[in-house]
Amino acid sequence: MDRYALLKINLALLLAACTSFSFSQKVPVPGRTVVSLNDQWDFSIDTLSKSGDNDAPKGLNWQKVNLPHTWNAADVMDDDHDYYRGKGWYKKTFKLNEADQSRRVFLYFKGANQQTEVYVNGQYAGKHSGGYTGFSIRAGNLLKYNGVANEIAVKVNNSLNEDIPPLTADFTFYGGIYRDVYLVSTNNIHFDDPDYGGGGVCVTTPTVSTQKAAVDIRSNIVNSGPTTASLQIVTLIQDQAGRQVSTQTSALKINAGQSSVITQHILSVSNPHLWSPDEPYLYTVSTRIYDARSHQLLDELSNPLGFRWFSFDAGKGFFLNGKAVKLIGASRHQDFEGLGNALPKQIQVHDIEMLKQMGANFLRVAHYPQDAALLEACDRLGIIASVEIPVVNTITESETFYHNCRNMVREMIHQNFNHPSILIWAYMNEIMLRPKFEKDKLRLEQYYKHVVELAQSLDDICRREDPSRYTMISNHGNFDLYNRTGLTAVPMLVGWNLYDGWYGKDINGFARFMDHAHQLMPEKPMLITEYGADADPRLHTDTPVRFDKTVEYAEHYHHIYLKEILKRPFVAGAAIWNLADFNSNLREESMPHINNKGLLTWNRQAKNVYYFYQANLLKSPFIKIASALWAYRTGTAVNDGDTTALQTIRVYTNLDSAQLCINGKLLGWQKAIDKQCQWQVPFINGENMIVVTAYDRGKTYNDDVRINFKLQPANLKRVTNPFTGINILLGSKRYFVDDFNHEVWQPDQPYQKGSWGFIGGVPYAVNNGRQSYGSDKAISGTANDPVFQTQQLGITQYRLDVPNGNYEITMDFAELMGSKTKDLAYNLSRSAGSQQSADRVFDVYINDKLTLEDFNIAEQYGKARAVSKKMQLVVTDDNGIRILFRAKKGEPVLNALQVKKIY
Ligand code: GCB
Repeated sequence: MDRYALLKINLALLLAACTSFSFSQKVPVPGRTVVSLNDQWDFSIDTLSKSGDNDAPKGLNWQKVNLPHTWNAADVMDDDHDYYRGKGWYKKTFKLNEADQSRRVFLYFKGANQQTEVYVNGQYAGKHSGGYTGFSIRAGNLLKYNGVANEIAVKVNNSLNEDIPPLTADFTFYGGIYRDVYLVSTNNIHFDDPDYGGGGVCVTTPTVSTQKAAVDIRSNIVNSGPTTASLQIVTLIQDQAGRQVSTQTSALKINAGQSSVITQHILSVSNPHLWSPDEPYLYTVSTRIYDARSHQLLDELSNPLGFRWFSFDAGKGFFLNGKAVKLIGASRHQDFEGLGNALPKQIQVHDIEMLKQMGANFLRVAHYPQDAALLEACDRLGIIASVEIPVVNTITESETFYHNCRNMVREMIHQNFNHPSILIWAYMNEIMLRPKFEKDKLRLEQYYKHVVELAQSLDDICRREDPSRYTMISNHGNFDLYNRTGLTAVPMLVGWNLYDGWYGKDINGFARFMDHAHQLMPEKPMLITEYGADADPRLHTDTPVRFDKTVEYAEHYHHIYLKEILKRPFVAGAAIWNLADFNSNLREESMPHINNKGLLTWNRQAKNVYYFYQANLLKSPFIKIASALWAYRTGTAVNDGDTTALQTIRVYTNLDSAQLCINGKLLGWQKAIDKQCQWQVPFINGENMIVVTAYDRGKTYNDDVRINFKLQPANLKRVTNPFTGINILLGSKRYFVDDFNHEVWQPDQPYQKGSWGFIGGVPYAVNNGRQSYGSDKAISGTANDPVFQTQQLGITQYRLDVPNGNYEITMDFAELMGSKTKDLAYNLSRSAGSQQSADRVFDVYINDKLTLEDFNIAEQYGKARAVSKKMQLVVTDDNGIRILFRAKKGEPVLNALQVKKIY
């Protein structure tokens, strides 16, 4: 764990002079100082140096940055399906006083991705492999202590390295020093964990009951001084109010240059206040080293302590402090819009606050250890956590890879050991998803054997390093493979990542899988470590289907999954994939580069599914209109002359029933079924105010939302509510709201007299076994990909029976056929299917005028590129707008159409 952050020092004061600070001798030297080195680094990408270069080459393009920093914050979102993976240099200067020379000074990096070399004053000081754990660089003897500037130069490299996990994964491997860096100075005698970056003090609770608890404090103490040290080790346990609960003093002698491990046993804390999600009560354990003779305080570390006992039962699930608790929560990536992985502490904490406010009690820290701030928040807020190392999809069968995995497991455990919220260590994710030798059966079996051997060695390390916690592996839904190869036998808990109804076709497969796995492995406790469906918050539909990426399909999916999970006591817990949307650079999707399975958007706005879980998990009264992110809507009046259009409004509540009122008109009460009420609501053109109300034990609970609605007349020539414009997605059943200017697009319809619609053709559907219409290809040249991802194939006409007047027409095209990308690692169903190329040439006439001649989208613009053709038109003949498509080769297409009345 991050002891440094827990030290009671006034960081703010020390931070004041960051660029060239010095440790002052005017105040007594504290046992330990920890000073942030986050400010004012010079940074440059390095595409010039050769391997083995010890310094940044000349000619780099330096800029000032503060840490946390990543060089990939922007390029992961551009149209290329690539981001910079290579070297970057960071440089910084600072000064030290002479007095520091007699102390131990080292640099502590909380995380740099993924290979780091550190140079101090031009000399090599140390290196680290792996992007998700902290490490210290012992630089003391390379530093200058006479008030002249010291220079640290740090080379970070995020290129693929076959010996360092992760090798492939569905997230972005941002490069840079993306967590804090500290300069730490201690006395010669101090706590230490030099090999694995921990603090040197490990707190365990060998026995806990409601009456009594025991605490063990194991400290590793180093004497780097020239003489034998006679010491007193004093441990103090305080409750939340700062009252002393227990203390213990032990004597210890350490010879010069030696280190020693001492374990103090505090045998009896009576009536301990237990730690649980409902009441995350924390004690503090302070461990101090005193000089036995002078009583001078030499070092001190503080750690949180939570008293709890827990177990997983294969048939009955999870138990905490003797009570059955269903673990429900989410996984989380360290990733935020515009920041990449370089997140300030506030965002880490805010994420856990959002998880808690959802009513969750579980966090899978996936797929790698994350910032200590996250786990401190879990301790404080009562979120049970599982932490894992990033061995994802595939391994390299090399000793160096194995060594790096083992090292990562040890670093993870040592650095996070004292978080009472952590109950599980995990070390592999879907490791048989991308085996390397699929065509060679014998070799493949050998590979599987190596995977299992590696798993066993990592599991052994976890159990040895920390016998107090459980171990886990998360697998994808190929039960037989994991079972037959013996991988399921290795960890104490088996996690399954299941996506039936998303990557898999049949949503009912989820329940079947859980029952089947439990039946065949009745002795093994089981968790669902992933489930989720993409929800692009800009996409909505009245007819949700798998892979339409709409908010509504995700609601349907989670509804079914949660029900099935709650039904089965043998499922100890479940983690939704994912708490928030995150970047996965290779992904195409409706929102390219983004995995949209978050309960929250990339910048942490709640989606409807978040409210769904609140209604299901919160114990306090809850009511919420599931529309907060769909405040701009459109719809067509059913009958000629109607001044309203009907649309569904869903409300999530844990109360019995609710009533809805739109624009002051009561629509009546609905009983909540499965925590939701639903109304068909008549929207008027313009602003609509919706208020829902529920009562519980004499109290009223409300929620309201303002929705801006654009009402399309059923008959476009109507003078009441006259036609002003329309945006139509062809070949689509989705509504799309453009984030930037709130343009709203609606699904197409077949042409009806008096109204509008297509004539001829069928909705385009990519043949990938997933989408029932449209494509998920990323479209270059637009941020509004869904406008271009569907189309009417073989269209012959488009008609809008608008009144006479002036119009601006925009026809949107993109060639959707033809392969552009390779099969991606996260494609769990592996059914990318054929991507036939199109050969199409057509003419377009608007009101009999040839507007596009010999139009060949692919040839003129390339594949999957947004092409918008805008023109003005005067309609004078009472015949509205008539767009005619004449095929010359292949089938004509139209992806979207915008018509605006201009005056
Ligand atoms: C998985 C992976 C996770 C992906 C997720 C998805 O099974 O473990 O890393 O992000 O599926 O969304 O495809």
